[in-house]
Amino acid sequence: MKTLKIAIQKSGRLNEKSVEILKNCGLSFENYKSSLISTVTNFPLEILFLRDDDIPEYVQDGIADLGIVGENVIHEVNADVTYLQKLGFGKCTLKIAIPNESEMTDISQLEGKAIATSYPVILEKYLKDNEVNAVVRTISGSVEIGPGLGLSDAICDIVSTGGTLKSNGLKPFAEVMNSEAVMICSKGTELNEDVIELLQRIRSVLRAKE
Ligand code: PRT
Ligand code: ZN
Repeated sequence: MKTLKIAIQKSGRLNEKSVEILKNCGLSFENYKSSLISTVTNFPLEILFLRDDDIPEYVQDGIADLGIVGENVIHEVNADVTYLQKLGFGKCTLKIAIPNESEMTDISQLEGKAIATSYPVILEKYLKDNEVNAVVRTISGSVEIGPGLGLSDAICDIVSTGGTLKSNGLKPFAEVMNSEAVMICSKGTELNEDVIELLQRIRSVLRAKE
C-alpha cells in the first residue's frame, strides 16, 4: 500500500498540538524544525510541514492525502475537501469588531463602512448573506490597528481570549464563524485500512481526553 501523506502546520499556533496528537497516536517521527518532510518509522505515513494557508489546497489537489488545519483557513480558500474529524484544539471565532466608542448596534449599520480583514472571502460571503454592502479592505496582518489609523471603521479577525481587541480599543460586534482544527482528506482519498486505523487512533486519543 502506498505511503500516506499528512500535511500539518510547520510552525505557529497549530503546530505543537498537531504534532502532539500524532505522537499520542503512537507514531514515531523526528520533528526537526528545519525539515519539511518527516517519515514515520512505525506506520506507513509521511508528515509534510507547511504554511497553514497552503494545507487545504495541498489536500484538495491530492498532494497530501490528509491534513490538519483550522476550519477558517479551509473556508477562506474555498477548498473542496472532506472533513474527517474535529480535533478540539485551535478553537477561535472570526468576529467583526468595532471601536469601543462606536454606537453601532446592528450589522445593517455597517452599510457603506470599511472593514479591514485577512479573511476577505469569508467576510464577503457573510456580508452578502446579511445583505450589507460594506467595503472590504484586505490586509495580511495586524488588522486590529486599522480603525486607529483611520484605515477602516471595523475589523474582521480571529478572536480567542479577546485580549488583542481590548488592547486595541475594540469591542466584539458580530460573530462570523467558529473554527477549530480539523482533520481533512482529499475527495479522492481512498479510506483504506491505514486511513481508518489512523482515524481510529485519533478518535481514541480524543476520547481519552474527554
Ligand atoms: O505561518 P502560518 O501561515 O502557518 O501561520 P499563521 O500565522 O497564518 O497562523 P497562526 O499560527 O497564527 O494560526 C493558525 C490557526 O490557529 C488559525 O488559522 C486559527 O485557526 C487558529 N487560531 C486559534 C488563531 C487564534 N486562535 C488566534 N488567537 N489564529 C490567530 N489568532 C490571532 C488573531 O489573528 C489575533 O491577532 O490571535 C490574535 C487574537 O487572539 P486573542 O487571544 O487576543 O483574542
Ligand atoms: Zn497562515
